[in-house]
Amino acid sequence: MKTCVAIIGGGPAGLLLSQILHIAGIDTVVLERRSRDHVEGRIRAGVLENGTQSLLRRASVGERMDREGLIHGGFSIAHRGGMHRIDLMTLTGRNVMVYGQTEVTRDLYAARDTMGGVVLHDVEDVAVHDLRSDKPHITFNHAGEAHRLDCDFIAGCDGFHGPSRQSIPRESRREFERVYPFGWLGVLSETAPVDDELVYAGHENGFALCSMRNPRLSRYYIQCRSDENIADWSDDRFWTVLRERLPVDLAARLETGPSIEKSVAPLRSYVCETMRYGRLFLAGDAAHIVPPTGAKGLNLAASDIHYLSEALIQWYGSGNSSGIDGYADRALSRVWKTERFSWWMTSLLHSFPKNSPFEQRMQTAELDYLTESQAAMTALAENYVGLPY
Ligand code: RFL
Ligand code: PHB
Repeated sequence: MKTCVAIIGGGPAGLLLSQILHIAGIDTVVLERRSRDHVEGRIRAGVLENGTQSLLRRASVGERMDREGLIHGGFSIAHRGGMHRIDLMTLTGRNVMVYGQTEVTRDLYAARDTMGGVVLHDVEDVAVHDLRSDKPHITFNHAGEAHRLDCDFIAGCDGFHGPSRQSIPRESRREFERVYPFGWLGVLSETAPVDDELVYAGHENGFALCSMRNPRLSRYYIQCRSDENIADWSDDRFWTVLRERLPVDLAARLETGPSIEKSVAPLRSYVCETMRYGRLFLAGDAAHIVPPTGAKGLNLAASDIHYLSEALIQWYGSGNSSGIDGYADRALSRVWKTERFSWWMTSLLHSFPKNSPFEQRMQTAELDYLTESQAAMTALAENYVGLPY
């Protein structure tokens, strides 16, 4: 088998890259370890930055998003019993869109189908070879047979646990990591969202987030222990804890019902330097992880794909390698700024078990400052809607 760009991983990063390159006339093959049903069913991110929305439109997958996505011109921070609105539109002139990662992935698969894109599911034992040559290749098993895929470039879009990053020799990469001493317990329920916009609540018992997917589908999270056993969390227990972390007025409006999905996610910040090794390029969660507090994981995967697709299109169009040579530095510059924002928002709103009384007062003072200062709110809003590409 032969292609121009072999893409490992059929999550949003890999599918988006395949879609953009296909539109530019560049052949790709996507190799995905899981079944299509599995990939399409995963419940993950919910908020799209302005830049991600534009990129999806340019990739011809924006139609349903524009029809069904909810434009949000602001969100609220709940703190000390009050609600403080961050008016994104007034502060930055830009908005965000609430449209689930599940929907983005479905739209990308539908577009790949329509355009005849090659996506192989249930592939096993993917391994990359000859990364430092002009002709790298991949070996893998599919439907009981061994295969070899020859290509010009390999895009490692295989998430945090995929093999791409691990194939860069230890001495050629540097890893930076912070694991937070808590996780998020998330619930999806067929109830009306408690508010029109998202609410991020800082509370001494722990953080809570009220989000949504559509007017009849709510997504709520509460800070929990990272080793939390999901079996210990009945729906009633979840709703009780959520309610006590929200301002009284908001809690009184909370519509509860059976959960249709419940899961625990650990919180981690992680960056791999470099994002390029020979003809292998990492993108999305394969290269970095952010805690979900700023809703940046999916958006960061999209901005990587913007830089990578631009670089590859330039190379195939003119043979100019400046884009691919500069990819890692360009992407990492935005990655680090977004890591900083996600770390800051996580530090601001969560209850840290080991924080001293002094550190607790610092956190409260920062939240007070944020909700009183136009300058501080603007800095938050500018990062939340997404830094420019
Ligand atoms: P993905 O979505 O993990 O896709 C990677 C794909 O690679 C496949 N793969 C392999 N394929 C072939 N061979 C192998 N050996 C392979 N190993 C892995 C996987 O099956 C998968 O299909 O990474 P991508 O495309 O970079 O996209 C990134 C986003 O998915 C991610 O940043 C966000 O979903 C992060 N994230 C969240 N972000 C938010 O902004 N808000 C959220 O609420 C939010 N919730 C979450 C999340 C991530 C979670 N994970 C990773 C456990 C909740 C969870 C549970
Ligand atoms: C979500 O709706 O899943 C969501 C929204 C905002 C976040 C994280 C997750 O910051």
